[in-house]
Amino acid sequence: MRAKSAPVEQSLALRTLVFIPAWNEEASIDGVVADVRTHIPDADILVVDDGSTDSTAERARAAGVLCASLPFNQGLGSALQTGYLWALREGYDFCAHLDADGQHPPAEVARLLAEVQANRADLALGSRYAERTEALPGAEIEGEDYKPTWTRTIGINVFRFILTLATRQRFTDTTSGMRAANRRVMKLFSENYSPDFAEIESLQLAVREGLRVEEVPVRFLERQGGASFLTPLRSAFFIFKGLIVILVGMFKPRRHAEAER
Ligand SMILES: Nc1nc2c(ncn2[C@@H]2O[C@H](COP(=O)(O)OP(=O)(O)OP(=O)(O)O)[C@@H](O)[C@H]2O)c(=O)[nH]1
Ligand SMILES: [Mg+2]
Repeated sequence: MRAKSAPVEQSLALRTLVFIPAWNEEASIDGVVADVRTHIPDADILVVDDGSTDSTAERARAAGVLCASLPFNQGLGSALQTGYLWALREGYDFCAHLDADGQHPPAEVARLLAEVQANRADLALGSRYAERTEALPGAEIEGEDYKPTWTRTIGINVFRFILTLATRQRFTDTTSGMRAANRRVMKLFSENYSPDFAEIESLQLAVREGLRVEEVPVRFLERQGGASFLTPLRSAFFIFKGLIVILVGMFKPRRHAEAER
C-alpha cells in the first residue's frame, strides 16, 4: 500500500519574489540586498543582472540570492520582463521590484506588497508625489530625499498629465520603478513589456486591460553609488518617445485580461 503523502505546508503558503534589475551597480547591490532581507524577510530575492561589466553579478551570487544574468545589456524593460517571467514560471503569488541603486527603500516596497497581498490592487506603484493622507510615510528611513533634476521634473509633469488623460485615472508618478504585483500582472507583463524604459507604457497597458493599478505614497532616496543613465539629452528623447508610445497605446487592441481572471 502506498504511504499517504504528508501535507506539504510550503505549497499552501503564499510566495513572494522581490527582483532587482541591475546594470553596473556594484557600489550599491550588497546594501540593497541586505535591506530587502531585513524588511521583506519571507521573500525570495532575484537580481536581474542586465549584462553588467562590473562585479554586480558576482556580488549578488556571493550574497546568496538568485541571479539571472542576461548575456548583454538589453535595457531596463528587458530586465524587468525577465523578473516578471521568472516570478510567473516559478509559481510565485506576488512579486515586487526595486532599483539596485539604493533609491528605493525596501521598507516602502513592503507597504506596496501589503496592498496587493490584501487584494486591494493588482499593481501597486510607489509614488513620490501622491498626496499623503497620513503621517509622512517612511519618515524613519535614513537617507537624503530624492531630488529630481529640472529635466526630470518637466518629464514627470508631462507624463503625469498625458497618462492621466489617456487612462482617465489619476497618476502622479508614472516613471516610478518601485512596484508590487500579483499573478494577473505577471502574466500580462511577461508577455508584453518593451525592452527599454517602459514604465509609462506598462501602466497604460495595465489600466487598459482592466487591472487595478493603485499609487501608494512613498519616499525615494538619492542614489547610493554608480551613475544615472538619464542625461538631459536622453531625458528629452525619453519625453518625446513617451508621448508617441502613449498615443499609439490608446489605439492598441485590448487583450481583455479580466476574462482571464
Ligand atoms: N539605465 C539603465 N538601468 C538599467 C538597465 N538595466 C537595468 N537597469 C537598472 O534599472 C534601475 C533604474 O536605473 P536608473 O539609471 O537608476 O534610472 P532612474 O532611477 O530612473 O534614474 P535616476 O533617478 O537618475 O537614478 C537601476 O537599478 C539599474 O541598475 C539599463 O539598461 N539601463
Ligand atoms: Mg535610479
